[in-house]
Amino acid sequence: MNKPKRYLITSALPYANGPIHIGHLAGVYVPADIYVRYLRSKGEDVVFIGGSDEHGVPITIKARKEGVKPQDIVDKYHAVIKKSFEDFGISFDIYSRTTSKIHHKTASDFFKKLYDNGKFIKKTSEQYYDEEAHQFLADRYITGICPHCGNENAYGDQCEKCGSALSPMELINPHSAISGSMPSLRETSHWYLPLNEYEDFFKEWILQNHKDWKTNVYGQCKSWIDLGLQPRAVSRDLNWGVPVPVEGAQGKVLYVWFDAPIGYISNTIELCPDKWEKYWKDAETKLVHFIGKDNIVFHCIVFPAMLKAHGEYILPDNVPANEFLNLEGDKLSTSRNWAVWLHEYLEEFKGKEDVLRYALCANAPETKDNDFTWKDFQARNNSELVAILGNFVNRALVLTAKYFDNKVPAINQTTAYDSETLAEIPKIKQNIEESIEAYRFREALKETMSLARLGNKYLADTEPWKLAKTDMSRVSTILSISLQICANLTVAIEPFMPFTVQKLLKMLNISQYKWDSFGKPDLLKTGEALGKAELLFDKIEDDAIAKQIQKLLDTKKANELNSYKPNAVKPNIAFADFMKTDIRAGVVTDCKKVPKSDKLLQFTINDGTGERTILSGIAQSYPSPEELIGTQVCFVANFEPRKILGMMSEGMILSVEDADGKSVLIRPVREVTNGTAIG
Ligand code: B3M
Ligand code: ZN
Repeated sequence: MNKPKRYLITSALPYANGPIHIGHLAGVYVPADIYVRYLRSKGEDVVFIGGSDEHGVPITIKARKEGVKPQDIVDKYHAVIKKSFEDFGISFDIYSRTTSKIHHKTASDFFKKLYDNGKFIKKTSEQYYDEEAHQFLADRYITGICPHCGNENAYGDQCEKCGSALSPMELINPHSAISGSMPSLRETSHWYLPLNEYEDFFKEWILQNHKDWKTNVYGQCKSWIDLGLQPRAVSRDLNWGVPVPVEGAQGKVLYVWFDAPIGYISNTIELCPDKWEKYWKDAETKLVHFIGKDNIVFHCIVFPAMLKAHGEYILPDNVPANEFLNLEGDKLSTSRNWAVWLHEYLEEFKGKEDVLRYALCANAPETKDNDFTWKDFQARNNSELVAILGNFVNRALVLTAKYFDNKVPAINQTTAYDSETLAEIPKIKQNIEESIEAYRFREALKETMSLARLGNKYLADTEPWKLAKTDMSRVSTILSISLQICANLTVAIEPFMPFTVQKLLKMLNISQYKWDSFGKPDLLKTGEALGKAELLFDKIEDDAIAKQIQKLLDTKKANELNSYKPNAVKPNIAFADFMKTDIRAGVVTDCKKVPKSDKLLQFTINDGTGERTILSGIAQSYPSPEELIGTQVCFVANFEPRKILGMMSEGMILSVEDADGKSVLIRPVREVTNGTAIG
């Protein structure tokens, strides 16, 4: 498009059913924030829209599990998520929520307009119904046996064991996750958006006119379109969401993926009730959606089809979706607690918000899935932020304090090398611009750091500390040029490191310059006093990193313990193999809950020779662990000792599961001598 008059930037609305982690920041919010800060620095008219997605089945499931209302869940996590974003400087112009009145009205009106204009088709189909709970069951509420791998706990939309996508009808022996009863099939009607009718439009709009989109985004769209688009239901039988505003639609709400993207519109209305239409309805607005790869189809196909069906809205100019970030080689997972949670990070790395922003951007999964490792995080901090950026700024300021009474010295005669160095700045500026505008933020950050590298090299080459004895005029020029590079850095790094820039501005005693000042050699006035030099970054020591790695190892072990499935049938083994297992009986001398874990019990067992500690993941089945003291149990005595949550566990306590999935300890029917081996 031609140069836009204004920008409307949205970032995916996270589900308010849990806190957010580094994957969210790296994939969506850090890139969006960099882009927006850059546009603001350029003086563009831009609004940055965020908010929580507070509808959908997972939220109702979580509420049911915790015995609270869905509203309680979203109130809690909306606040937690909002705070994390604020803490990390994600500079939304608004962060609202889809349970707001404005959103309910906007989404409802949107549906009504499409409905009135005949844009939906109504279809009746059979769906599972829970006769005891008196409600239709969303796919996630139905569990059964996976027809592909036999997993007994597959969901109606997916088997998490073999990864197959399922429909509830494919499950063998389906039952309701609400009441446990066998569901019946009942007829229900829903409204569908006939995406198939938009196929030609998408072929032209995306496949022909948006070859500029990132290859991962374009590729996904192409394969969807090539497969043929199908009508998509836009309503659900559920009592949590925006009610379908149509006569006779009691008990039905808008499907969460219908209402959530309308949240972008609602939040813009809430932000600027008088001007919002300019952002959404004027062809000179550039609309960009920042999202993760699992949301591509909704933002490139479903939402644009909705906007087009409505008729008054503009369509996204770009959807620069990222791939996924992994953590130490494994997929980030909320349920397995395999994540670096933002609120926890800040407890352990206080004041290092920008270090994480930097490490995540430098390693962003822009073209493929990428891995976050604590070692890389440490290296980015120590050998880039500390050794290059921090070191350069510190040297320039400390030397100025030493030789020029902490005032900006004059540029006297310049050499060819000085001019070449200064001439690099506008080139770097241009490279950063090109990269940001093409949504290549890693590259942009690298370019930004090349400005600090330039300064570092300049100081190393000119060695003003040596010249101080002989040529103060030259020292003056060198330090002045170095300080001007520092001042240029404040413009360059602001989109990436908004906290660090505040420190640097204070040290240079200036206020923030806009982007158009970037490249100039005279941002600091000769003779002006500087602030006090402080370290921009400090080194992260090995033990802080080791602590984080240990935490993840503990999580891994706890997960292994939790995922152990005792009921699986195992192949035959030789007697000799069985004899390798040293199973013994011993009396429980102490038993208590492990703090911060709702699964683990800490047993102290008299094993005949002394006492040993064994951790066992059966806390849910034994809510009063002290009652086990004095009873005998059986345990694997030669199970390799392992550290779990910082404690050594020496053995494994034997138990079976009853029909309700509760663990039942195994013990000799008559007391035996502690330490007696079983066999
Ligand atoms: N809440 C899914 C997600 O958090 C969904 C995004 C909505 S964007 C309109 O990945
Ligand atoms: Zn399966």
